[in-house]
This record gives sequence, C-alpha cells and structure tokens, in this order.
Amino acid sequence: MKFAYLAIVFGAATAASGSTLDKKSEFAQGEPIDDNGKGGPILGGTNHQIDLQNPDNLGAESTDAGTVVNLKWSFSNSKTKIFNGGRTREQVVTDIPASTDIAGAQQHLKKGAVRELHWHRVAEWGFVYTGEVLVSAVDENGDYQVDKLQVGDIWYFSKGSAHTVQGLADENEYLFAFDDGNFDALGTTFMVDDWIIHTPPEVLAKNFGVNASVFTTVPTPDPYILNGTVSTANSTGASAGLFGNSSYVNFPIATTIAAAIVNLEPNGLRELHWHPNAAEWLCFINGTGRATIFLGSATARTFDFTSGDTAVFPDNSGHHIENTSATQNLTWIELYKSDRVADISLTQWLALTPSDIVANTLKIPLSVVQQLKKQKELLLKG
Ligand SMILES: *[C@@H]1O[C@H](CO)[C@@H](O)[C@H](O)[C@H]1NC(C)=O
Ligand SMILES: *[C@@H]1O[C@H](CO)[C@@H](O)[C@H](O)[C@H]1NC(C)=O
Ligand SMILES: *[C@@H]1O[C@H](CO)[C@@H](O)[C@H](O)[C@H]1NC(C)=O
Ligand SMILES: *[C@@H]1O[C@H](CO)[C@@H](O)[C@H](O)[C@H]1NC(C)=O
Ligand SMILES: *[C@@H]1O[C@H](CO)[C@@H](O)[C@H](O)[C@H]1NC(C)=O
Ligand SMILES: *[C@@H]1O[C@H](CO)[C@@H](O)[C@H](O)[C@H]1NC(C)=O
Ligand SMILES: CC(=O)N[C@H]1CO[C@H](CO)[C@@H](O)[C@@H]1O
Repeated sequence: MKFAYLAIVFGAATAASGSTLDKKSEFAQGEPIDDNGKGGPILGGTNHQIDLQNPDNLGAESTDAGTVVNLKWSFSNSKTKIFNGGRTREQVVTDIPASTDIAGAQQHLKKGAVRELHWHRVAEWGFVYTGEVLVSAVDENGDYQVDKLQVGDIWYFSKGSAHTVQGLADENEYLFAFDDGNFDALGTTFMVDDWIIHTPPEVLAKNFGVNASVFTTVPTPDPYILNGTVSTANSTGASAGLFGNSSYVNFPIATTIAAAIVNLEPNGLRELHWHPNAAEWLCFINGTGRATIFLGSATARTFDFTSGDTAVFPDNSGHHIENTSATQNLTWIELYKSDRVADISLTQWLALTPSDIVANTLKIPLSVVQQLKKQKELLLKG
C-alpha cells in the first residue's frame, strides 16, 4: 500500500441505543411536520425520493438555525461524460460554491483504456476504489515513475507534473481531487494532443527532429479518455511496467492535499471538532449518515448523506458526523488543502480549560466538566 497522510480510523460497535429518528416519523415519510404539528405538508409538487433521502432538508433537526448555504453535492447530479474506454463525472465549485479549495471526480477506465497524457496548473490526488491502474509521471527534474496501484492506494501529482493513468483490470475506478475548487475552469488542464495540434508543423519537426508529417494522425479534438491495450513497454518480467527514479505514490510529496479514510460503525459518532488549518472536503463511499455543520454566528445546518455524495465543511466550522444505518458501516474519504490532517476536539478543549470557567460559561455542573476526557476520542461509541 502506498498510504501516507492517510489515517485509517474505526468507530466501535455497541448495542443500538434509542433512535433519535423514531420521534421524527413524519420527516422520515418525507413530510416537513414535527411532533407538535409544526410545519405543513408539501402540496405544490415535490421530488418525494429526494425528500425521503434528506429529512434534514425538511427541517427534521430542531437545533438547526439560520440560513446556511448548500454544502452537499451528489455525483448522481453531475453530468457524466462518456468515452470509448471509460467515463468521468465531477463536482466543482459551481456545484458547491462553498468548496473553493477542492474539487473532485469519479473516473472509470476499462482494461487498457488511458486517461491521456496531460498536466494541470493544480495538484491532483487520487484513490483507487476498484481494479488496478498504471500511473506514470514526470517532473521538472526529469524524475519519473511508472507504478501499479491497487485498491486503497493513493497517488499525488504535484502542480504541473506531467502524467497519465491506464486501467489494468477489466473495470477500474478511482476518486480523484484537485487543490482548487475551480479546477475545470478554462486553462486548467493541458492535453498533449491539443498542444501538438496547435503547434506549427515546422516547429514540431524541428523540436522533435522528425518529419512533421508523422503528426498528421494526432487526434483532434482530444479524446480525454481513449481505449487501448495494456502497456507492455519496458516489461521486465515480474516487475513489468514498474520503473522510474522518483515517487508519486510515496509521501511526503503530497504537500497540498492531506487525506484520511474513515470507517464509522453503526451507532458511532465522529466527535464534535473543527479543523484549524483548512476546509474539509468529503466523499461518502458507503453507508448512510448525517452531519451538522456549525458555521458561527449562531447558524447551523444538518445534511443527510449516502454513497456518492460529496460535501464541504467550511474552514474552521464546527461539525460532527453520525451514522444512520443500524447495519452498515459509514465510510468516507476526507481531504484538506493542507500538508496535514489536523483537528481540535471540543471535548478535549473543554477538558483542558479551567473547569470552573467552563462550568460557569455553559451553566453546567462542575462535576460534568471535570469528567470530560482529556484525550481525543475521534470516534465514539453510541
Ligand atoms: C465494519 O467495519 C469493521 C471495522 O471497523 C469491520 O470489521 C466490519 O466487517 C464492517 N462491517 C461491514 C458490514 O462491512
Ligand atoms: C531520473 O532519470 C532522469 C532521466 O534519465 C534524469 O534526468 C534524472 O536526473 C533522474 N533523477 C534522479 C533523481 O536520479
Ligand atoms: C516528410 O514526409 C512526407 C510524407 O512521407 C514526404 O512527402 C516528405 O518528403 C518528407 N519531408 C522530408 C523533409 O523528408
Ligand atoms: C477502440 O474502439 C474503437 C471503436 O469501438 C475500435 O474501432 C478500436 O479498435 C478500439 N481500439 C482498441 C485499441 O481497443
Ligand atoms: C526500461 O527501464 C529502464 C530503467 O529501469 C531503462 O533503463 C530503459 O531504457 C527502459 N527501456 C525502455 C524501452 O523504455
Ligand atoms: C458497502 O458495504 C457493503 C457491506 O456493508 C458491501 O457489500 C459493499 O461492497 C460496499 N460497497 C463499497 C462500494 O465499498
Ligand atoms: C443519527 C442516527 O440516526 N444514528 C443512528 C446510528 O445507527 C444506530 C443503529 O446502529 C441508530 O440507532 C441511530 O439512530
């Protein structure tokens, strides 16, 4: 595995305690009506399936307050681009305007298909979910690497590094992200064939020392993803395809994107915390959950999440994440535009502050403050 900056943490399973959702049966039916009859039905037309998936958009969480912008985007709402050899769909800043630091995409490659040679003016981070891929990259010093990555492996191509990715298994899929929410803006990605096509032939001839006519078959418009056969160049038996004198999959090259993958068991809680260094960008991989984001100025909003959802928790906002499934783990990837994952725990803060000051501020018993854990819990039992 090629992890680094990638903490894998687990929540603990316990006997299920009383569900907070039991009281919210109307919301669970897609009706914005609370236990006291506050609210009212939706008669003017609604997308009931979306309502059922998002009881917190219907007002189910009574502690929510103020107007908090949307912080969630499902890849299912993205336009999928299909190609000979694969497909891609992405979430950018226009999908979640608050996600200025990071944008993400899900990409699929068939066996032999290639995400063509290109570079970006932003850094790229990738995580393989399915299959196996060959990544190849070259940097400013001529340092290069070709490596095979399996499920759970990650890569990092620093800003400007030239790279390409090929699918090796029958079906290959990965999440990738950029350290700029607006990564798909004009002038962000540079495709090799576009450049060749837009260079005068006599310059190409002189540059490469070949007859310019060899470039008349370069495709235009660029294919983005193209089909092909698995690379055999530089096959050396057991380590076929693995060579180079640099590393894009060993860290700490990843200086602008830090990551963690989190697995929360049923009934677990990712404790209340915030990140002092950056906004958090998330992609939910599996399960169902909900999160409340406290944005300061007495505003807060709760969102419901399921697999394929992305989200941003703005820089320094307080938040927690709960599972909402009695049987399934909730798994997500979290990314930061930073060289590290950092968080401040609310419990630890209160435990390490003079207890009488905390008790007086919150008007809670001193004994309650005195038993708060001084160690970060990260993930709590139910
Ligand atoms: C949930 O995650 C735990 C590890 O924390 C693992 O042992 C267990 O098999 C997972 N359960 C399911 C249903 O995937
Ligand atoms: C890696 O190889 C390339 C090409 O031969 C060379 O230019 C570069 O200096 C090498 N880098 C290292 C660190 O050896
Ligand atoms: C380049 O190749 C074309 C097509 O094969 C040929 O007609 C032409 O003479 C070549 N030019 C040079 C300078 O060799
Ligand atoms: C790529 O797909 C096209 C169209 O289906 C097909 O004609 C071509 O043979 C394929 N090439 C490879 C290398 O699979
Ligand atoms: C294969 O890789 C080695 C370095 O491991 C290099 O010396 C050699 O030139 C490469 N051969 C080809 C055909 O790329
Ligand atoms: C999601 O978890 C279930 C078990 O709880 C498992 O069968 C399934 O393969 C997982 N899906 C992904 C994409 O990890
Ligand atoms: C917030 C929420 O719905 N949490 C649920 C987590 O999963 C347990 C079952 O394991 C439910 O009881 C909780 O309601």
